[in-house]
This record gives sequence, structure tokens and C-alpha cells, in this order.
Amino acid sequence: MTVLDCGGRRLDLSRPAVMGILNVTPDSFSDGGVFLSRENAIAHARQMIEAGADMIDIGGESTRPGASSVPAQEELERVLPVIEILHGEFPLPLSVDTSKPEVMRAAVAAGAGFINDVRALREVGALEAAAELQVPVCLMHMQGEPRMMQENPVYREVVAEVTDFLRVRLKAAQDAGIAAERLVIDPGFGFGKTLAHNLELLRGLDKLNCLGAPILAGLSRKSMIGHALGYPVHRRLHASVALAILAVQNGARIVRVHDVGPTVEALRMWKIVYPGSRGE
Ligand code: 8Y7
Repeated sequence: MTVLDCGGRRLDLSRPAVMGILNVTPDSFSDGGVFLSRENAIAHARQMIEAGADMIDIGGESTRPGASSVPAQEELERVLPVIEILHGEFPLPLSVDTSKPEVMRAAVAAGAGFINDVRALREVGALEAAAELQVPVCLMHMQGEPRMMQENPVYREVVAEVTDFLRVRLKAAQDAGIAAERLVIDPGFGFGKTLAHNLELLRGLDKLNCLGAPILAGLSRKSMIGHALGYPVHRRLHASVALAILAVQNGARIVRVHDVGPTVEALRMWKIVYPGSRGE
């Protein structure tokens, strides 16, 4: 369980791993379209790999709060060339950030070895596609849909409800034929959650380990930092690194980040403090 086979490329999860975020979208909230061009996206990926990323998560659909959906054709045009080029150039696992079965199929054919689905395989045909492709899948919790999810998120008990949701999705994935060893879970920080919900989830993150799947956490530059500290997106680096370390300390095995170099450096220090395999 400590090594994921990502389409023939190994991801060692005996120690925390860093997933670098590569947005190939014109409207991504923190990169603001800067990495729109293919060349820029590839240069940005090269830089994250040089900085020590263990994998790269390539997304062509913005899931920021309020974002509208992107047709499959456009998503494919954004991500496929980038996946092909990076797959040819680097040996590390590549993740595709998508909810669409046709994008999953084409991305894996182009060299992706991991599916990151913020909708936890709930789109029609997604369970079947993921089962067929035999690559690891991250199942993420979200309350509502990106367009409306931050309107008025309500939970009775956020940690318990997120755990229940992920338990149901893990079962659905396994019933569809996806091996338990290929499943990763994620509480979905910021996806239909207030600051108070996000903080409670972060403090209680280790409780998700009762589900037996490695935990992925994405906190980088998120609006919870803005709500907590009042900083705009370009000033959230230090808080993002702190949150990545806290997530790992509380049981996360993969952190999804924009700022790979600073996160890798902080985690190097964490690993020296906690040389045991689970940080005990
Ligand atoms: C997450 C994510 C985003 C996350 C996983 C952003 C695609 C918003 N956030 N995937 N994606 N977990 N697994 O701020 O938290 O990067 S998009």
C-alpha cells in the first residue's frame, strides 16, 4: 500500500509526496491565465520537477468557486499535448485533474498514470472509465457543485460527514472493479466549506485514515488563508507551506501545491524531525 503503481511509474507513499499543480486554463484563480500557453505550462512543469515535485497534476477545467464548466473537447485540447510532452521528457507520474470519462481515457492513453477527480467518479461513465484504465484515482469530497458550493455550506458534523461520503465513494469504486490499493481520498478543502469547516477538517484529518486509503490534501493558496489572514492570493505562500506541513503532520500522504520548492524544503525538514515511516 505504500507504493502506488501509476501506469508503470512508481509513487512511493511511505513518505509524504508533493504533487505540483499545473493549470492549463485561462481562468484559474491563482495563476490568472499566465500559464495559458502550452509552452508556458510546460516550462512551469519543468520548474516544479526541478524543484522536487514527486508528481504533476495537470488540469484543464477550472473548479474554482463560481467557475462554469468546460466542454470535453476544450479540456482535451488544453491537457493532452502537455501530458504527451511531459510524459516523453520526464519519468515521474502524471495526474490528470478531470471528472470526464472521455478526458480520463484520452489522458491515460497520452501518458497520465493517475486520475484526480474532484467529483469522486460521480459523473456518468466515470466509474467504468477509471476501472478500465487501471490507474490510481483520488476521490475528493465536495458539497454541491463549484458554481454554487460556497453559497451556504452546512454540516451537522463536518469530519463525520466527509468520512461517510468518502466511505460510500470508496465502496462504489471498489464495486465498479477498482482495486482498493489504487484508491486515494481527499477531504476537498474549500469545496463547499466555510473557514470553520476547513479548520475542523484539518485538525481532524487523521480520522480519515480509518478508511484505509492514503490521504491527499490540497490547501495551497486557498481562500481559507484569505479568510483567516486577509491576504490576497499572491501573498499566501508562507501560510500554504505551514498548512501543507500541518496536513502531513495530521496524516496526509500527498500534498497538492503551487509552490513546490518551498514545500519540498519544509518537508525535508519535517522528514528529519520524523524519520519513521508514519511520522511517529
Ligand atoms: C483540489 C483539487 C483543486 C484539492 C484535489 C485549487 C483540482 C482548486 N483543489 N484536487 N483540485 N484536492 N484532489 O485551489 O483540494 O487548486 S482546484
